[in-house]
Amino acid sequence: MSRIKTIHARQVFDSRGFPTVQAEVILKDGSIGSSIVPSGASTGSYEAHELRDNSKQYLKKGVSKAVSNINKKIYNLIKNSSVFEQEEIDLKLIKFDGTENKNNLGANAILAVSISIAKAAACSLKKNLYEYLGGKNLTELPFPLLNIINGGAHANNSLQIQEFMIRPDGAKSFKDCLRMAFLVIQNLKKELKNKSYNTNLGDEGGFAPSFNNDEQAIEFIIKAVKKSGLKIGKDINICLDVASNEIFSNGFYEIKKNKKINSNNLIKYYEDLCKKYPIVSIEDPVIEDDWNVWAKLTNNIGKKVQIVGDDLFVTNINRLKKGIILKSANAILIKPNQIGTLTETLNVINYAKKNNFQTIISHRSGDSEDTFISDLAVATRSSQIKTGSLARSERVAKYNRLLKIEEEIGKKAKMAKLR
Ligand code: 2PG
Ligand code: MG
Repeated sequence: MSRIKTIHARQVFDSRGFPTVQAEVILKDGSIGSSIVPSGASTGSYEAHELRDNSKQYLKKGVSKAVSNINKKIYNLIKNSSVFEQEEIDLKLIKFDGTENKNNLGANAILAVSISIAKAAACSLKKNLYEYLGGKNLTELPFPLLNIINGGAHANNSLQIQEFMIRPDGAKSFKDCLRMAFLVIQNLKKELKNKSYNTNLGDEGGFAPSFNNDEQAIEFIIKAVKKSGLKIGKDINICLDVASNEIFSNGFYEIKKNKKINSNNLIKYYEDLCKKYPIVSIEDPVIEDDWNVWAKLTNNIGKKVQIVGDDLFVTNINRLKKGIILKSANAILIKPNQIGTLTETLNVINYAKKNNFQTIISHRSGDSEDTFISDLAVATRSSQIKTGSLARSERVAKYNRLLKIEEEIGKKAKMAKLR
């Protein structure tokens, strides 16, 4: 009864209005699992392949090939399979695709099915998705990293750093995390208005003002935290995603507008910035191939600061293994669509945890109403989740899902342990 009866995929739209893939897996017992694949703007070059059409119809963004791969090839390959055999199905899809990067079927096609299978399985057992994925005795909620000022490739403004995030480290519950974030965001908005900055939102729901420089963004956040009656460096800490691939060219980083520096000076810049401000986490501080510079930075400030590999690791276990050997970071960002199956995603999370790496489950800048990553964060006992600001429904949906999960866990619910 838990066998796959039909699979239906269609082209839908993500939060940027770009086409993306939705899949529905329907079982013989009537259970349904459905999933929508997200899409990035600042993508790492080692990510699994996102299959898009080459036609003008949707300005080369259409996904009709990926949709048809699901409806025909993937369906023929896995029809009648039991959805409880997630790993076998995922391996079958990887093998059938036959390429390193899922070039043939498309990682977007494969992932949509892979996640839908897990959801259908949970539905068939009448279990919550997080319980189906993570078993019983789940009690930990992840700390949210809320991207409240957007720059880089996610906004049309002057900021070089892509994400200025807050993490409510002083909160005792997820509900309280969001209360603190709410206060800071509303006070930040007031402050921006007072100083005549615009309060338009970037792709991930954070404000996207045109400041003179990146430090001004940090100063505004600190002011907003204080105005909220909260303690900066205690209740609220600051996290950055530099997304440095985007500001690198010909051996230099343009970390400040019109000022290019080499990697040694870049390290110094981060060291100074972390001394000046309560920054507890920096993601992609260095480009995706400079493993040794990553290691140097981790060696210098990694005891105090979380150094997060996103484009560096692309949720790929082989790249993570290399990073662990070289001590290039101490945390990994997890984006299922960087690798393309649920099984590989779970494997990389387990491997990271075994090696004392923090795991941060993440959305993409182009996302949807799908809240899968919220369940994934709880199921894998990940210490953090990054899913934008407290604005725009595709971001808020993930936070709302976690509020519900916290309530369902009840009295035993507690915040995850941060290092
Ligand atoms: C990132 C992500 C999500 P994108 O760089 O971490 O915030 O952005 O999806 O554009 O890669
Ligand atoms: Mg990133």
